[in-house]
Amino acid sequence: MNGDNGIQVYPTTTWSAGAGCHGACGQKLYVKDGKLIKVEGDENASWNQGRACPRVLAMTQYVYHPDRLTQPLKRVGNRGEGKFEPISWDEAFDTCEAKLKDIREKHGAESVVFAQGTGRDVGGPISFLCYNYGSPNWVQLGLSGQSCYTPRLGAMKATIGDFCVLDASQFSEKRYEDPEWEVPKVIIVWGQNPPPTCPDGFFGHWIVDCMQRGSKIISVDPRHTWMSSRAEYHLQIRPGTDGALALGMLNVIINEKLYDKEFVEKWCYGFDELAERVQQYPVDKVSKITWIPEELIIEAARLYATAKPAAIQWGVPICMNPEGTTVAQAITQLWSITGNIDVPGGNVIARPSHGVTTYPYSTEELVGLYGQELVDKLNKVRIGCNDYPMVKGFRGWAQPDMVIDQINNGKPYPIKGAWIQTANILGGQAARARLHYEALKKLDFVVVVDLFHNPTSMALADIVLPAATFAEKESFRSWWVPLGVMQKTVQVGDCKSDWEINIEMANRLNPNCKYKNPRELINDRLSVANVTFDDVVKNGSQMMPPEGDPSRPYRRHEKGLLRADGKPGFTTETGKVELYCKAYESWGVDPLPFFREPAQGPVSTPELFEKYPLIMITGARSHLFFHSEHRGIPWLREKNPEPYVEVHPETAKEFGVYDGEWIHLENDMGKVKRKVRISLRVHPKMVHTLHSWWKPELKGSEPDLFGVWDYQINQIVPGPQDSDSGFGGGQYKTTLCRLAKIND
Ligand SMILES: Nc1nc2c(c(=O)[nH]1)N[C@H]1C(S)=C(S)[C@@H](COP(=O)(O)OP(=O)(O)OC[C@H]3O[C@@H](n4cnc5c(=O)[nH]c(N)nc54)[C@H](O)[C@@H]3O)O[C@H]1N2
Ligand SMILES: Nc1nc2c(c(=O)[nH]1)N[C@H]1C(S)=C(S)[C@@H](COP(=O)(O)OP(=O)(O)OC[C@H]3O[C@@H](n4cnc5c(=O)[nH]c(N)nc54)[C@H](O)[C@@H]3O)O[C@H]1N2
Ligand SMILES: [Mo]
Repeated sequence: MNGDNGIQVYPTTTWSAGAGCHGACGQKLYVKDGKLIKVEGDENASWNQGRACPRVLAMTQYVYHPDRLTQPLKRVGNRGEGKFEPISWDEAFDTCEAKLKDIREKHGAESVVFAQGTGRDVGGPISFLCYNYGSPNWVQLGLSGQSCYTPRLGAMKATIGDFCVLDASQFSEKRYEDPEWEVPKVIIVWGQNPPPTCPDGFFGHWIVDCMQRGSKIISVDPRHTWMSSRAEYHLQIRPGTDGALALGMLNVIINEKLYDKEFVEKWCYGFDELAERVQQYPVDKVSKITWIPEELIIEAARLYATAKPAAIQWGVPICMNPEGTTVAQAITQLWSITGNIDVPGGNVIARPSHGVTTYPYSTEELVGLYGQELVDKLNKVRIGCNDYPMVKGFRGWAQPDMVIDQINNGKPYPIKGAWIQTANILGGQAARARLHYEALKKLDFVVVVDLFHNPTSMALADIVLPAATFAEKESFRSWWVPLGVMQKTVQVGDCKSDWEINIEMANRLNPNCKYKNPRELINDRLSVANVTFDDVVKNGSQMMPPEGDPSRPYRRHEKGLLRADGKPGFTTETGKVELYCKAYESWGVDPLPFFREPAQGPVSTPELFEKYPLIMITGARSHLFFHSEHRGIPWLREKNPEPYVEVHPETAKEFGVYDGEWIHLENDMGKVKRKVRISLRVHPKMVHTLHSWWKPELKGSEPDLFGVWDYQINQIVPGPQDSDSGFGGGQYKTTLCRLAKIND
């Protein structure tokens, strides 16, 4: 689009660097003389309807930040000394090629791990490089229990055969005006804070749009939030006990016969077994476990079960429960037995828009991209597959806690290298941050691909490659709807996109690599939708599946639109929603939901609770930051200059701390600095603190590493607890701690 004064306006999709974010916002980029001058929400994008978040509005400060990495770098001093020299892309690629080939020849491709962070635009490029190199070890390194979304995805896939999401009319271009859509009468917002987080293929403000159209809210959150303050019921839960709550609500709904009998009879498998199991979770017992008053559990269960349609929108704390897969299973059963699945305004089945795969969310997609033979071969050596059949049977990640142990002990085979892309392992992703630091320092070769230096690149990198923001690259996205593309609008320094970097590397490491450049790959992947990259750009950079398209929701199980064989039903073994999960059974995981106490807490470790009497919740998100990102962006940092801890006034009194005081949060693992914010948001027995803090303005070289050892909370967050599935249970929301004075 050409505007006045030589300004060009490009509508694009914002996934990844800049905003951070899982989202598919349509934004308009204003470019003048080759420079980005402003960003505004695109009113034509049905996803966000013109809205923009603070991180997008600060995009010009991000893109042209003086700290941006703009050239490839090689380390010249010792690891951690902070001495790097600029090199050409040729030299950078040559070095990476030589080192990675050397490791592959001497130790096998499995000796290099390919580590990413959360679901930004990296899963596609990094898994592509990993498999072209021949390594099975694609991993979210440090994310204990793989406890972000994967446990929920695994549970949905195993029990329903598909992924579900709250229906806020996002599948229709007409949105709230679409006559087929219905407003959910009740929404349970469960361990999520959607307005600032917009996670997992969901735009947070949709819930507010639903509330404006009449949706009532039930909030399940240990803290008081914007959502809970506007809720009919706020269930102020003890962290890590969501499984018990879900089972207690199922108990009420089943025993009071509030479930949808017709749906259960026709479409659910194993109802009797579930009904028997929930008898172990009567409301009085559940109330004691969760700290939620009995009558609130009963009333909330009744409200949800008798409203139709009703929906549940859940967040990452579900995954961070012990055995996240069983907690997620119990919650899916709430929407299943009430007949709120696959109906307008309920939890509907979501598949990648237009059938386009950007990044494998399931084993089927993985096999579709790389073939059964390669996947089988890699599963034999993938870390975690032999111990956890669910890790083997779902999706294709290595198990993160086992990866770091293997880096430490070299068994059953040594790990020699790491390709770290879009992950700040030491700055925020890894629980047990120190352990990761010590272990990763021992590797022979480490590449970090990022936009800025951070504690991870400073401490570990041999080669640093400068990546592009969403404004500087061509890419694509199909995480549910819409099908979106990112178009390149500006160039900064010598930065390249993750796809460019990884396809170049893949060609060097695999002579049979299928694509020579990102355009080839993107157009090939888009071909299932009969469109090209240019077609989507011409359409405003986003496309919705047309009306009548089989990828659009509502009652697809009845119409035979879900299963490959075209028969009605769900894509499970029994063709039904499996309340008694056959896949879990085959993986040696309890086929019915159960509750397990968090590894630390008043019940599991009373002695420790006496010493450290506060349950620490970390990392409720802020709209200003994306994990460890944006601490150097002036407009954003100015709004939240220091990492704080929310402390209830009674607790502050007990520990003798005052508002604004710098203190230590401590436990047996160590101590971390925080500024006290006295707040009624938290329960007296809990504190909440921001995660992923470091300060880019401090010295980067060792031992400072941008202040990471002063501020990074994950130094005192423990690692995994026993898990049957291998998924879930990172203790990011359930660590015990106490407040301690800093004695200057
Ligand atoms: N205490 C605590 N810790 C947590 C959590 C918590 O709740 N509490 N949450 C956990 C969860 S759920 C997750 S998913 C992890 C997330 O952990 P990470 O995804 O590792 O998050 P970041 O720390 O932001 O690190 C991402 C890095 O990638 C860079 N980057 C951003 N976009 C791009 C891009 O497009 N290309 C490239 N090459 N680089 C890019 C950023 O500059 C940054 O350095 O953190 C976990 N850590
Ligand atoms: N702006 C911004 N957006 C983000 C991110 C970011 O860093 N910044 N990170 C992205 C990532 S990777 C993720 S995983 C998502 C996470 O985003 P969400 O899924 O929304 O999760 P959180 O913000 O961690 O927590 C949501 C709420 O859960 C509550 N909570 C804490 N512990 C428990 C518990 O045990 N049970 C229950 N029921 N509630 C609990 C917290 O108090 C908080 O209000 O956000 C994504 N979006
Ligand atoms: Mo996450």
